Order: sequence, then C-alpha cells, then structure tokens
Amino acid sequence: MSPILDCIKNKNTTTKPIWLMRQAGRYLPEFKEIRIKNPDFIKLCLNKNLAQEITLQPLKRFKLDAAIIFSDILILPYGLNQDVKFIKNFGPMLGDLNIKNLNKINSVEFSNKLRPVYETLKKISKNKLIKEKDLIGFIGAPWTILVYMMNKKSPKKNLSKDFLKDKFIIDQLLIIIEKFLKIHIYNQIQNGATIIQIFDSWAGLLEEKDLNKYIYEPTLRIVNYVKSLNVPVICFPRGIKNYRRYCEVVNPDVINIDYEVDPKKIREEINITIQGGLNPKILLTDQENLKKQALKYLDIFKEHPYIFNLGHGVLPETDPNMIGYLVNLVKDY
Ligand code: 1CP
Repeated sequence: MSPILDCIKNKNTTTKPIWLMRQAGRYLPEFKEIRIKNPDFIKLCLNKNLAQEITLQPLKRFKLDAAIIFSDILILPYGLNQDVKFIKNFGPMLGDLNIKNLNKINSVEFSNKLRPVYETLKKISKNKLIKEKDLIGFIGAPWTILVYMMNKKSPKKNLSKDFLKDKFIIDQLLIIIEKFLKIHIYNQIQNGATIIQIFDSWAGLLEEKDLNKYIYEPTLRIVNYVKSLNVPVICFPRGIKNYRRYCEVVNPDVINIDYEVDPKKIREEINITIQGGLNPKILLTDQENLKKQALKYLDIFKEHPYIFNLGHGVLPETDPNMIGYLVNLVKDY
C-alpha cells in the first residue's frame, strides 16, 4: 500500500508522507519552458503528452509520495461550454453564462470534451514513476466553482456579493455544477486517480449563515459520492473559520488545513488524518528557518496521522532547491 493510503486507511503515524499543492508548474524552470511554447493554458491541460510530462516533472526531481494531475479546477466550466481563458498577469477570465445552454449539456458531451484529461490520467497511472505512489485527481468545490462561473474572474479582482441575490440562477447552477463535478470525479477515478482532493479556495468568503447551503450540503454530497467509489477524499476549505465544525459535518477522510490554523488546537479537536499547514511563504526564506517551521508541524503531528503539505499552493517565485530541501527533511524525519 502507498504511504499516503497507509496513513489514511490504517492511520499509520510512523511515516510522514509528503506531496505539495501546486507542485507541478509555476516555479519549475522545466514547466516554464513548456508553458512559453504553449500560450493557451486549457489547450496545454488537454495535451496528453505534455500534461503527463508536467505532472511527472516534480517526481523526477523530488522524493514525493504523490503526483497531482496537471489540470485546473476551471476545466469544469470549460467542459460546460463556458469560455475560460488565462490572461498573463491577470488570471482566469470566463465568458458569459447562459443557463439555458447549460441545462442542455449532457454527460456524454461533457465527458468527451474532457476526454484528454482522463486519457492523461490513464497514461500516468501506467508510468513506472507513479509505482507505489498516489495519483491525485481533483475538483473545485461547488462553491468555489460557482464563484468563478458567476464572477467570471478571480474574486481577488473584486467580487460582487450581489450575485448571491440571484437565487433563481444560483439554485439551478448549483445543481448543474454538482452533477458534472460527480461525473468528473467518476471519470478521474475510472482512469487511475487513487485519491480525490476537493479545493474550496474561496470558502473563507462566506458568512456563517450561508455555509449550510453553499458549502456543507453540496460538499457533503460530493464527499459521500467519492466514498461510495471506495476512494479517499481530501478536503481543503481554505480560510473557513471553524475547521472542527466543517469536519463534523462534511467528514472527509483527510482535512487539509491552511496556514492560519493553529496545528496544536486542530490536533486536539479532530480525529481524522490531517494534511498541510506550512505557510508557502516560508519556502521563500532560508533553509534554517524552513527546517525550524517544518519540524514544528512534524513534531506536533508526531502521534497523529499526518500528510505533509502546505497551507496553500507552492508560490511561483519559490526556489526548487528549497522544495528539495523540504522533501528530504520530511523523508529523513
Ligand atoms: O499561467 C500559468 O502558467 C498557469 C498557472 C496555473 C497552473 C500551473 C494555473 C492557472 N493553474 C495551474 C494548475 C493547477 N491549478 C493545478 C495542477 C498542478 C498542481 O497543483 O501541481 C491545480 C491543482 C490547480 C488548482 C486551482 N486552480 C485552484 C485551487 C488551488 C488554489 O490555488 O487555491 C484554483 C483557485 C485555480 C484557479 C486558477 N488557475 C490558474 C490561476 C491563475 C487561477 C486563479 C487563482 C486566483 O483566483 O487567484
């Protein structure tokens, strides 16, 4: 059994497996080289040979315990025929929503449009670099996908909270998003994903009173769906104020904490496997500081099933040597 599955299923605490959110891409020179020649990001995600190569790049350099498929959470709106573009120095830009057209899309059409992603997973799962390791498939949580589809750009670039007033559209859209996220999960698992991670990058934007409708209920249904397929599910509700409550309601196999979470407190509060926490900015400092901060997490979770990871993705300006240093440190712990 792979170290990560052993940690999740057997609650093994003796080894501390490691992988990193956003380990493929951005900070790696070998990724940047491919990216420059491939200006259309979605096309790159759908290029089987290159997507396989990018997924495996970090495994060639570092002793990581998992690969995460090179794709994006916004491949979902793309699959639903909403225009998705990534603009340099701006981020994602989505086209107008047409709820009538969305209602007409069927699962075969959707799966065919995203077929290259699934074929990439299939290819990678047969690659010897992934042997005894996990291949992580992923989705954006319904709330985070809703935010991008309605806001049409990153909420960093201003989010009009008014959009929550359009209940009629939102309720229809949430049903469509959930339906196709499940199909996307099913297809990823069928083609070799051994774990599913759910990124709720904008969970922190909601007030307490809206959590039930937009986060707890739809995410719980998706978590139960993944569990029904006998694959572990990791949830990352970034910025949510009450992780304990989230775990009680949604009950994923693993919870990824962000860097604002007090690791000692969360260890006392929950029983499930914990992943992540280290602030990715620490990787921009020096090795001595990195060692000190990483050991803090390793020591706190010594007796708890723990998968080493960050509290958010690897930053583009990270020196790959710092990643190598961190991975070796965790492996030698
Ligand atoms: O311009 C470039 O070179 C593209 C940069 C890039 C990359 C490498 C984007 C654009 N997406 C990705 C890949 C990606 N995205 C992966 C696979 C690689 C890996 O993790 O190793 C994954 C898992 C994601 C997930 C993702 N995409 C999230 C959730 C995690 C998080 O960071 O919170 C989100 C929010 C996105 C949307 C997205 N994709 C890319 C951008 C610039 C954004 C917008 C982020 C924002 O709103 O600020």
